[in-house]
Amino acid sequence: MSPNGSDRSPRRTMRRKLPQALALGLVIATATGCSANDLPRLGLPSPVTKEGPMVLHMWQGSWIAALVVGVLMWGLIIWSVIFHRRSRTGVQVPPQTRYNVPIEALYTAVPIIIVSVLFYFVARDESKLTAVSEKPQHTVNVVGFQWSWAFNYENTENPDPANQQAAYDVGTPGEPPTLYLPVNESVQFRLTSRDVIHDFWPINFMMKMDVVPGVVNKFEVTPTVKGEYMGKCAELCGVDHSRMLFNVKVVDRAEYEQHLKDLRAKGQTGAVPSGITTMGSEEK
Ligand SMILES: [Cu+2]
Repeated sequence: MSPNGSDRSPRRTMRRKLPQALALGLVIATATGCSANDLPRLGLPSPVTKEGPMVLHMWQGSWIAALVVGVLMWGLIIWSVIFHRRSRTGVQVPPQTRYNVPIEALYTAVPIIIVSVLFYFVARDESKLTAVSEKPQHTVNVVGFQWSWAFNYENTENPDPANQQAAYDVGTPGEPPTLYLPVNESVQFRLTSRDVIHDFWPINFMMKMDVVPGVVNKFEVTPTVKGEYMGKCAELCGVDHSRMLFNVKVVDRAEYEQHLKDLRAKGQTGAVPSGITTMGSEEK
């Protein structure tokens, strides 16, 4: 204990701990395997659809807003820690401010403004991301089941097993299926489940949606970058949920047509049961 009653050992401990904390921070910042190109995306994959950049910009904007608030708060904390420490000699209690109406009004108004601005951008982008057109260029009925996926290509509203023009593919947990899509053409996913709630998530499409029994959820994207991507179920749906994976291949129109032909040649014409169990659920 010093003569004025303060114990200075915590300060000495802090001086010793600070370099360690900085070194740990540096390791965490550099050991994540991010390159300079990945950094601006703040952990999101690169978008490969026409709609993807909208999600990316929303994510980046939210981070910038959070960072502005964070920097302001850290600044205020550090400022009070440095400039409003107890003096080594003084023992008097500093001025206690209470019932400051303008400051309390500010505490209420500022968060409301922040939430309203975030809400505006979320509502604006969500309405665009979930909009579906009357006549998409392609329709794929995605069937989720414990624990894999089936894709019914180019079928009718309520997939018809007798449709000779249509084709389907179905996977297993051990052999995940591959969803083929033509590049630069719009595709509407019509999501149906045969058992429990799943969630269809082609990761690089930056869009996922629940797959609910008895309901047809829909969303539409236009893939713009050819390549092979991964997808998974994003809703805990049972013991083999983690094996409910699929691949996505965005290819030329010709390769897409050829893939459907190959499926038909293998006898995979028509559709697997879609899991649509409620009549009229199409209209929801
Ligand atoms: Cu699932």
